Amino acid sequence: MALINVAAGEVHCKIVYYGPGFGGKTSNLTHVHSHAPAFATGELVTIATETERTLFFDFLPLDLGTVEGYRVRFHLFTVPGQPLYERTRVTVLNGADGVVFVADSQRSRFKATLQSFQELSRILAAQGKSLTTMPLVFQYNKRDAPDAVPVPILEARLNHVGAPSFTAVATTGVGVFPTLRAISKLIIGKL
Ligand SMILES: Nc1nc2c(ncn2[C@@H]2O[C@H](COP(=O)(O)OP(=O)(O)OP(=O)(O)O)[C@@H](O)[C@H]2O)c(=O)[nH]1
Ligand SMILES: [Mg+2]
Repeated sequence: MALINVAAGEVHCKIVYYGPGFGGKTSNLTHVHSHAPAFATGELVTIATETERTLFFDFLPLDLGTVEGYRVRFHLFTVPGQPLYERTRVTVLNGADGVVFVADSQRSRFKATLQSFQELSRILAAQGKSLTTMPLVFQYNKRDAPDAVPVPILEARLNHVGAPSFTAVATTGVGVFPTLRAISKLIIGKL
């Protein structure tokens, strides 16, 4: 649940970018960091291997200005997508106020995307949460892939809860801010 510091007049919300390995989660944060106004973002912290795979998590603080007299700060995290790091994903998901599920549209990654989504549901359930109540946004990334799975199929297989969804090419920034705006709105609406 969001951390509300009444004395400081601040609300801190945690957004977790979740999805299969190599799907574009870190690319989302990189784009936000380089294109959001400088006053609104802090340092992007990424902990990666020499081959750019996220090893533990990425972290980016983002200042959204003031809502109802409170300064709203979002803490954007990514999980490491490689199957090996499930325990790290459990840790990073803990205390999330909202989740962006970054699906990899490439046909060759369809199975990995479905498995990642099942894992997300399972981990949230174990933490006493559910995708029907947790603010959730889908991002269908890598739409530039020549073999991209059609969006209606991704919708049918993943988005059972009717969550907002966006197509994206995270490397060029397409869809990155619409996704972020949607999850922010859902979280603030819930607060
Ligand atoms: N063509 C294309 N490449 C992309 C897109 N998004 C990300 N990539 C590339 O895919 C690779 C993986 O992207 P990352 O953002 O590191 O993926 P990740 O989900 O953080 O991966 P892990 O940290 O291993 O879980 C990188 O080489 C990116 O440049 C996209 O929309 N289109
Ligand atoms: Mg990453």
